[in-house]
Amino acid sequence: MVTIALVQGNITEQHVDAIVNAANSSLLGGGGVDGAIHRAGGPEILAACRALRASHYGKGLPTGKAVATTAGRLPARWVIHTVGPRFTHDEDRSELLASCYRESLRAADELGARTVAFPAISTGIYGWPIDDGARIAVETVREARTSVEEVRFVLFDQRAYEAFAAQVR
Ligand code: AR6
Repeated sequence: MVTIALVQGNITEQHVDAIVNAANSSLLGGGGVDGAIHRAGGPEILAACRALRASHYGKGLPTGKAVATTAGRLPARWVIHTVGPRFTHDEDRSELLASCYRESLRAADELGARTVAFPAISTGIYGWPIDDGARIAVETVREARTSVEEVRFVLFDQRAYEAFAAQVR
């Protein structure tokens, strides 16, 4: 079974095998966690993302999928990029958000990663309510069949930390 850990902090500083990036389908960077990872990890990550766009992902990475690159100069070995859904009241996209966690763990298994740090995918620029985002994240990781031993949710602010803490209690 996966051990779930919670920390309040910056995902770029985590000493784990892989950190997960809340990317967009272009894979070419953005704001939020994505911007922080590319800034701290350096140009090697963007070069790897460009190579993915030139090979397997010409049209971009679809929402709910995940793909790994080097982590450049970050303490982690790999970055697993996943694309969360934008929140909308018009449609229930929960399954796509759950898919981000499942597919990221599948990518981690392919790499042989045993410790993986996740941000609260979709809960920033993509507007997902934090309590529901935390529920989906924790439920999906708990139910996942994976060889990953530790999933560390890295929450940027106290509000997000409390939302996750309420789910793991
Ligand atoms: N470490 C941990 N968590 C963070 C950090 C950090 N350094 N920075 C922000 N967060 P977001 P999304 C939190 O917006 O909603 C980008 O432009 C943040 O408080 O990074 O999936 C991409 O390119 C929030 O709780 O990702 C996409 O276009 C959570 O991380 C779009 O944003 C996710 O916020 C993706 O939006």
